[in-house]
Amino acid sequence: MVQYLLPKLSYGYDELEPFIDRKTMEIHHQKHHQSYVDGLNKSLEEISGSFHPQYITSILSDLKSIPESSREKINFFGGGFENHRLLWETMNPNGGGSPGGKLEDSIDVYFDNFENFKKIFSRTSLFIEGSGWCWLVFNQTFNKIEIIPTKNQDSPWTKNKIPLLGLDLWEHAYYLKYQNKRGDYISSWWNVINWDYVENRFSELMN
Ligand code: MN3
Repeated sequence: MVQYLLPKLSYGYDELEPFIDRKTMEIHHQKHHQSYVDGLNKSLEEISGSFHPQYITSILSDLKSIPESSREKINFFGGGFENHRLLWETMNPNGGGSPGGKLEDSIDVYFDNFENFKKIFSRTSLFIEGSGWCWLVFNQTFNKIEIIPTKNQDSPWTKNKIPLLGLDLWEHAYYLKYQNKRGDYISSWWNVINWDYVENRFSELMN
């Protein structure tokens, strides 16, 4: 049985200031992400014996293989675990700018240019109702990149899509600093994106 752990951050809680504040980072990582880690371990424990030790992204890609009584919990906690793991990796104190490389080429193909991509991604993020995420994903079926919204902690892996970059639009991700101004949070987030990480992730898929 795989035991999931809360991943360590490669930067301090205050290092994404002023865009993402220290208190939000601390609570988001130590409390919210920890609760998804604990929920995932507990849900997997409940079905041990009837389950194989695959990594969570494989499990999410094949939720049908999970006993029906646990499926919803694994979707929620597993998605929550993996979505946040990726979120921390895709942010960096020296972030911002644009991706460059193969990813930017692909953005130019599917969204005309980076500025237009930003506009569409921001608008999609702004109009998500309730809690959810906005994603840049790789669609393996059609071999292209796409922007998709997901509800609650649903992971793109459950839709057969590989997440490259995700923005957390739960209020816990921004409310302390931005309150109801979700648009301001979205515009700030572009300044901390770790495009090197996102571009590498994409380039590896292309190889
Ligand atoms: Mn969150």
